[in-house]
Amino acid sequence: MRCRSTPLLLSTLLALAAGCGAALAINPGVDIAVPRVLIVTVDSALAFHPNAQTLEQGDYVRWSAMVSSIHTTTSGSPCLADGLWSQSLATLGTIFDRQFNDPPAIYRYFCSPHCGLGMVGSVTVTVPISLTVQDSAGTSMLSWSGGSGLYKVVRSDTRAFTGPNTATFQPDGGGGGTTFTDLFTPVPVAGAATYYLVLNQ
Ligand SMILES: [Cu+2]
Repeated sequence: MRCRSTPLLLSTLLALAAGCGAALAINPGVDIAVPRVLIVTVDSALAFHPNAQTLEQGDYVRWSAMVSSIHTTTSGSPCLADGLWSQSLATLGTIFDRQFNDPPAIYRYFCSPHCGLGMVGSVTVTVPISLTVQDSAGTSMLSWSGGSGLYKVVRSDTRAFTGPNTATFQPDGGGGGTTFTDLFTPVPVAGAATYYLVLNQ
């Protein structure tokens, strides 16, 4: 069984595991929240905000111009275009989206007029995260591989992630862990619990 989350434009949203069957974790579904778009803004400063992002293969980066300027986003390093992309961000409101289907690696970019002044950034593409949910005597156990960085786990009984049973946890063994055993109380409502893995926490 698969569940589809509401698309969210959150830079930290990574993946979703949703138990949407008759009872939690007996036949849990796993799905990915899409699209995942990481936002980079430019303004009157000579910098990208933020200037480093980590995403999974297939995710998007959206560069957004908050002011009119002479900024660009141009792939390559150091200050030498490599031809992957180049887009003017000169007009207030300009939005440029690029999907990173490229192999996992660090992709560097710069602002063409301001590269010599340090206006550079990078996008780190990871292999897609693989997330599974298992039931162990009524306890949900999440495990994941791929991706990178530190994670936290958000659990809720509602798809909107609101209400008293919405809580945030560290993975087993801490932020660098790759499993989560849901032993916390109050226990999630059977068939209703939804989990998010949140990247870079
Ligand atoms: Cu610039």
